[in-house]
Amino acid sequence: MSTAGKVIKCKAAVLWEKNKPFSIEEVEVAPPKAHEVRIKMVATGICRSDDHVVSGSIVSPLPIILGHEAAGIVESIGEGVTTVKPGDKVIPLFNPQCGKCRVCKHPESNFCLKNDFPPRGTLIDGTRRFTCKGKPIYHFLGTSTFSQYTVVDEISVAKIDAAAPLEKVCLIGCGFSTGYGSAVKVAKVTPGSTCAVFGLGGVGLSVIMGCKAAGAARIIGVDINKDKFPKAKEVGATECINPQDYKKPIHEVIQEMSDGGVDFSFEVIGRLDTMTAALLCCHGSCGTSVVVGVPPGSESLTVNPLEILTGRTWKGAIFGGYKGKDSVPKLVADFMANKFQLDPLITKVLPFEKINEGFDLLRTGKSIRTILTF
Ligand code: CND
Ligand code: ZN
Ligand code: ZN
Repeated sequence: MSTAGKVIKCKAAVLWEKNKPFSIEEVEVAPPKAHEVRIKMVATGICRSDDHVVSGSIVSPLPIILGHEAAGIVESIGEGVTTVKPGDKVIPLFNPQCGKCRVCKHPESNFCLKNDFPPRGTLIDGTRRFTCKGKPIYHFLGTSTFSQYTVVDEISVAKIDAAAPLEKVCLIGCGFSTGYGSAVKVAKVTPGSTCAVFGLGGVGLSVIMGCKAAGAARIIGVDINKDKFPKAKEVGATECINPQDYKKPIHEVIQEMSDGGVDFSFEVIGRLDTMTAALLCCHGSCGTSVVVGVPPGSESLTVNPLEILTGRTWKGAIFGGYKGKDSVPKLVADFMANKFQLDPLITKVLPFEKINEGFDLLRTGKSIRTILTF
């Protein structure tokens, strides 16, 4: 029996309050309106950005259904939808591509003006499709993938290869693409260069993969959890260091290791002190530093402009600089053609109902990516 046009009752993980566990609840998911798509979720990863909302580091309205790194199958479409149809395998895009705004038309930029970051928690028309116990529930980044069904705008979903394994390519929805693109597309890492990557989680390891693919000669991994080092080396780090092992500030240690500073540095943690260290560890006149981690929204950094005046480049990007609707299908095709691996990023697969266990593994530094399956 078709569910198209009807409200679907299903399970979702609702975050009612900051710093509390998720509750698995029965929610009602309204049918998609014009230019919207309802998706049956198959697999979703847990990214630190989801946890930033739980901790309050990303300020968002509550109650909310989080999740932004996933893959699923289109259940039904609203009026006027032309780019996907029921049965298509898709990846939701937390960074949309409307194709019409100034940013979408710019050849290099990708932070479409229809984005919902910082979160207001609705679809583009300003309304919501989830209800739980009679209460409307907020969306997260237009994706809300911690639910058996979700509704997204058509500009926030990409059709992918029908043969793609969804429990792996879900990582192309955030962690892999964000990291890999930050290296190959945003920093434009050059062959023979030296790179430093701060933070060796799922996104940081994907930065390392991108640096390696771009031909970097040296890739220095930086993390305070040395348990992350073997995996980092497996995916391409040539050496790994723990700032806690040194008396000197870590940027000085890296400058000494790299003839005055690395060519490219990446902050993939989301802290102000490591953003400063990453900036300073790249060479003062020919280095580039990329902010990938999401910092606490309410805080600012103080930097002496002389650090930039001498020729450093400091930049940042959402989703690795990729325009999602154009790039996600190509990244999936590249994965299918064995151009990169996703398996090293997947450390655990759990049923969706065990979402709190998955978050505990992330918080205690025991996982890279946990994939929740529906
Ligand atoms: P995850 O928590 O898995 O990795 C972070 C790593 O940093 C861990 O290995 C920690 O041990 C390490 N770490 C923590 N504190 C320090 C420190 N003081 N010094 C050195 N290392 C430290 O996170 P993730 O890989 O899922 O995400 C990383 C960041 O990327 C995070 O801030 C997330 O919100 C952000 C992000 C950005 C984007 C984007 O589009 N730019 C998309 N998704 C996630
Ligand atoms: Zn746009
Ligand atoms: Zn993410």
